[in-house]
Amino acid sequence: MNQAYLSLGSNIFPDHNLPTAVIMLENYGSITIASSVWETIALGDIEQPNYLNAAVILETSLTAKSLHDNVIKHIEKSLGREKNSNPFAPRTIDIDIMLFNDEIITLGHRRIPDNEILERAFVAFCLAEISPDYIHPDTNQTLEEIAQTFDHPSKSMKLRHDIKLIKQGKPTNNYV
Ligand code: PH2
Ligand code: MG
Ligand code: MG
Repeated sequence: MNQAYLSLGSNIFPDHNLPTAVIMLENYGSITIASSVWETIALGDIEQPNYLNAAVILETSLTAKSLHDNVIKHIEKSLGREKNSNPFAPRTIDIDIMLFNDEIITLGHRRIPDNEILERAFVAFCLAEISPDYIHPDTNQTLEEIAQTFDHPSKSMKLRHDIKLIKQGKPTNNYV
């Protein structure tokens, strides 16, 4: 079994799309843990709605490539994700593989571990919540140590206690 550490983000109907994406992921393995849901200020392009961001671990027999090429693309498409040449355009759902076991992998033009772990506070905080002792294969720091390199608590993110991704061990969506 592989452990895929996924970051999720949405700023179009995020209260619906974020939990729905987690429910759909469970068709391809088991969501063993989910972070809190954080409301974050949009990076890159201002004048955009806030995002909801989170991270989960999907335990799966799929390879990283198959997870990316088949599952993630399929879920993003089903939730209405539109192709856009602007990498900062608002989106219904974005699912990115941040870590895969303790492997270093190149997938298209992205790399695992994803650089966003070291660059984005919400990515580091969400991952540190679900696996604080995981040792980053490049830096040898734990995820907790990486999260502590960012402002704590960051001014650009706040907890959304009203949205839960897992209830009684199962992905949940208050809107379904
Ligand atoms: N994703 C982006 C661009 N900007 N900002 C926030 N707050 N959260 C995101 O997930 C995000 C973003 C493109 O990957
Ligand atoms: Mg992304
Ligand atoms: Mg993406």
